[in-house]
Amino acid sequence: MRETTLCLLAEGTPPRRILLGMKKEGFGAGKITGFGGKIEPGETPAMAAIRELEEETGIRVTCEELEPVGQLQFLFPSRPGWSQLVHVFLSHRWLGTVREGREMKPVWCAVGEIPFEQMWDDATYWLPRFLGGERIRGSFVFAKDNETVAEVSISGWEERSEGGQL
Ligand code: 6OG
Repeated sequence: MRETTLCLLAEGTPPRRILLGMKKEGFGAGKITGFGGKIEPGETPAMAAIRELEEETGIRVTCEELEPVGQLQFLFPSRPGWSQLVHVFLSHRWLGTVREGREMKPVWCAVGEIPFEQMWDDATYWLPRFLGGERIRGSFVFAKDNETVAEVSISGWEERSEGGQL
């Protein structure tokens, strides 16, 4: 299955605002999500998360600041090519100024005003939990419409049990 990354930037502890992006083109265009993309051969998930974040927003985070918080599996039985395993990271610190890139338009969202209606259906299940400080593994099976989540399973996640992510 395709492996990708998703990075959430949070301001404040506990987070008051998070940086999300509106995807301008390609898979999921028009939807708001975290930053990330495909892990290239030879990259660790953390390296790919850092590269994608810089490509999409112009800002940089270091490995030390990037906290691995879990893994999400999105399964599309009607469109197997869309299925992916997503390594999720959270960072509270970054360098540089956020800018709009070719693929993503960055959007700061207050934690109480997250635009779930503009996000993938799965986000309502996992985003509040990461923002609440949990580390989770989630699996989401999409219905035939490839839009609605039909099955959800969420459990605790420990980085150690994955054999090290960084
Ligand atoms: P591409 O490289 O495929 O984008 N992403 C999803 N995010 C959510 N919330 N739900 C999904 O499926 C997603 N499928 C992909 C993960 C990969 C980026 O998009 C996110 C990666 O950050 C229902 O264009």
